[in-house]
Parts: sequence; C-alpha cells; structure tokens
Amino acid sequence: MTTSTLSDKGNYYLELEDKFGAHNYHPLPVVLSEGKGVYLTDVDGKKYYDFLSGYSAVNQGHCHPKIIDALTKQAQKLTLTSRAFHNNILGEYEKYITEYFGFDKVLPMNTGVEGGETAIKLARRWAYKHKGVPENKAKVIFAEGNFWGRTLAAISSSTDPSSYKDFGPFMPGFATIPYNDTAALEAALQDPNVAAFMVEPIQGEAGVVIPDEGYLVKVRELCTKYNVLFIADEIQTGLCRTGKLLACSHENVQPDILILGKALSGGTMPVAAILANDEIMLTIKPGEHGSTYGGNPLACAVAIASLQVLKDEKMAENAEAMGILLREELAKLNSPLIKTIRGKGLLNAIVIEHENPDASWDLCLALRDNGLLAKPTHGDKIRFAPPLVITKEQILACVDIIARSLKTLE
Ligand code: PXG
Repeated sequence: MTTSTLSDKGNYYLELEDKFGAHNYHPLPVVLSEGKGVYLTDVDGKKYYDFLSGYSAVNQGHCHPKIIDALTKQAQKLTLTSRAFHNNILGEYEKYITEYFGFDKVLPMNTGVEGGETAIKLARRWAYKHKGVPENKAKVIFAEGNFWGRTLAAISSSTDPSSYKDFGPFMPGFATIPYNDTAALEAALQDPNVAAFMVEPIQGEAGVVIPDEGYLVKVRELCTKYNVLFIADEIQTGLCRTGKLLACSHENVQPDILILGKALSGGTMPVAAILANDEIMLTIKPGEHGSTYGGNPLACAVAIASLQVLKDEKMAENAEAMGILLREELAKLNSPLIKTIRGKGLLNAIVIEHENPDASWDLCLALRDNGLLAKPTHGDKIRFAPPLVITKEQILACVDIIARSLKTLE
C-alpha cells in the first residue's frame, strides 16, 4: 500500500483516534474540519471534492444554509420533550412528510438501522394481526448482499462474514434469497408465514448493485399476490440520490413500508422515518415501540428543511443529469484500470482491475492527493457519490482529477 503523508497536525488527530477510539473503522488518512456544498477542507486548509457525501447523508451538500438555519433556529427554542408530551413541531412534520411521500402515517426514529428494526417489528405485528400468521412464526425474507446496519437483527440477515462473524447467536425468523431473482422470491413466498420482503432498490454497500429493469415492479406484484409486505430500504437510495425522489419511483412502485434515513437531516444529525398506511402502522399501540429522541422537535424542524430544499433546488433532476454526464465522461477515459462503471443518478461505482489487490485503496490515496475524497468498498469497488448540488463544471474538474490519479497507477 502507498504510504500516506499527513502533516503533524493531521497526524495528531489521527493518533488521538487510534489511541482512544475503538478500532472499528479504517478511514482514509485525511482529517477534515470544514464542509460547504460539494467541498470538504482538511485541518491544513486543503480543499477536496467530496465523492462520498457521508454515504449519501449529505445529498443536499455540506452545511446547506437553509438546513443549518432551521437547525440553529429550532435549537434555540426547544430541542427535546420526549414523547411523554406533545410538541408544536412533530405534528407539522408528520403532516409534511406523509403528504410528501403519499402514506397515511409516519413513525419517526433516529438512525437508519432503527428504521430497519422498526419496519421489521411492524411487519411481524401486521402478520399476526392481519395475515393470521401463528404466534412467533413470522418470517422476513432479505436479499443476499443486503446491508442495513450493525445491530444484532441487521447482522442476522447479513451474508457478509465481516458483519456477522463471531457475533452470534442470531435473530430467528430471517431468510435470504439471491438479489435480483424474482423466481427465488416467488419460491420463498410460498411459505404462508412470510410477513415481509425487505430490500434495497439498489444495493449500496454491496457496491452499487443495480437490479434488472422491472425487478421492483415484479417484487411489488409478487408481494401483493402472496399478501406479503414489501419493505423498501431507501436509506441510501432515497431522497433524490438516484435521480428521482425515491429509487422506487424509477419503476413507479409504492412499497408497503418505506424506510428513510441519512439525508433526511442533510447530514446534520441522526433522523430516520418509517412510512406506511394505517392498516400496518396502527397495529402498534401506545407503549409498544418508541425512542427517547425519535420525533424530537429539533430533528423534525431539520427534516422539513432537508426535504424542502431537495424539492426547491430540483436535486433529483440535477442528480439525474450529472450522473449521466459523470458516467459518460468516465467511460471516455478508456482506462484499462476501470473494469466497470455503473450507477443511477449520483449513486455510482467503478470496479478496479489491477494485479495489485490494494490498487483501489492506492487510487483513493492518489485521488485524495489530487483533491477528491472517495473510499473503496469490498476491495475493488469505489463509490462515486458527490452531493447532489454538484455542477457540470465541477463534474468535469472531478473527472480530470480521476484521470490524473488513474495515470499514477497505470
Ligand atoms: N440501510 C442502508 C441501505 C444503509 O446503507 C443503513 C440502512 C443503516 O443506517 P445507519 O444510520 O444506522 O448507519 C445503511 C447505512 C457505516 C456505513 O459506517 C453505513 C452505511 C454505508 C456505509 C457505511 O456503518 N449505510
């Protein structure tokens, strides 16, 4: 691996984390202290294009002024009441987000993985109350390669040993089938105890894996036919990232349960939400689910602003256009190192082919040196997912950086 060169200042912060923090991450050696729009700045004042966007939490761009304004204004009035009392923002937010996405009700949570947990609890409860599944027999189907977080339930559905190995025993009632395989789904749905199929419309962590056109339509049809809930995990693909409000919008399908997170706060704080219609949502009664911070007034104010700027600034349309431009320009490079370029909107990945197994890490170090931040996933894949406010000129400048960086490895 190429050795990293950091300033004394950078090294100071890196060593603090190494000495006092758990070693559950292996970050790229860069220490950031500021962000604005598509740019990040490190502790030495060097500026970079952000091609990760906090794994799609910062779709609206770093420190979007309208989101920061909503955050700071609300922070000075009321931040948390708990759900023991009402507050004057929660209901407004609930009306806003349910109308925005076309569902009867919302259940507010904090992190994405809590969103997933909540969706599964709701699906199990619905299966017992409405489908007539015998007690404790409900089953939830997932796709191989899924990633929805790190809790015990989330890793219980994982097919990636680095997520689940040595963390057992695991949650019962989960099964996996191949992704993008509707025949396998139909076979799995023969079991009358299946409550739900939970799936990412594009698999993000697996390396931006895009299913065949028509997959989501078929998933919708099969779930309806077998009376099984279709849970769409749009935590990474949602909120304009793929060129439409939701990745499901590309095929005009409405899931039964929609999970949102990440960019719901524009990268300012953990905000997640689960949307569903009454038949499903009202199966959970007072005291049966919740969270101290879920639906706090600060989060609600931030979420309204985060959703509003997506619409006002036409970020879906920009993601669509800039994604096409990025993939076209990357293809024009004709680099022998790039085996594949794939993506939808601004959720993209390249797959690197090189005899050196560390090539994609080395490429990310070269990109960093040239002013662009990206991170490899699963060894040979690099996600290219800038904030959705990126302009044509900036895309072209970034492709130039990528071209120069590739040259250092060729
Ligand atoms: N669903 C999907 C599709 C995700 O990509 C989650 C759920 C979980 O969200 P939370 O907010 O609980 O992390 C994700 C998260 C990381 C990491 O560092 C997380 C994600 C992608 C890359 C790294 O844990 N996605």
